[in-house]
Amino acid sequence: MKKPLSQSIIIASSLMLALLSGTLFADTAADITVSNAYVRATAPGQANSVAFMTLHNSSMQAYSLIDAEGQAAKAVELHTHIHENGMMKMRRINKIDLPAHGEVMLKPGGHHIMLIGLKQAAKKGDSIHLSLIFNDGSKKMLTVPVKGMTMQMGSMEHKNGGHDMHPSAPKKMDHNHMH
Ligand SMILES: [Cu+2]
Repeated sequence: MKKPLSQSIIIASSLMLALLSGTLFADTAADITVSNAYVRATAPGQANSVAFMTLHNSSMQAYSLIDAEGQAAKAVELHTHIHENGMMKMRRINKIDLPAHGEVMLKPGGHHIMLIGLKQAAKKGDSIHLSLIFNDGSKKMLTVPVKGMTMQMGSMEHKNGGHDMHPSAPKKMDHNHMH
């Protein structure tokens, strides 16, 4: 049904007001920079994985990340870890606050984006498309590389001068000298 003109004008002007009362036509996604994003490679038989990243809010306004989505998995959820009765558990959360001029790290043991039911294994060298959805409805599309950071036996591959996600991780061991 076609809306009467007057009603359309009211809708249009309230939309304008909504935009004006927020940031001046800026959309959140443009104010958020994402760095160090990666998806953890899955171990054989593992259907779930996680995405980590650093979100930097360069604006004077606080925002929040309210959801994430992607075709790579059946469900994509925002999660955090909580300590409960001495155990670390994951919980779904409905937002991650991004303070003005602030930085929030999604990292192991903390907030993360959970990928549930991956349609195919996440292999090192692949990339996964994810969209971040902010509280104003704006979206940021990401192409996130898969990195092999699972605790596999033996060495973890670390390039020299790379990230320092695991500063205390053991260096590759020289098995010839082990008895
Ligand atoms: Cu989780």
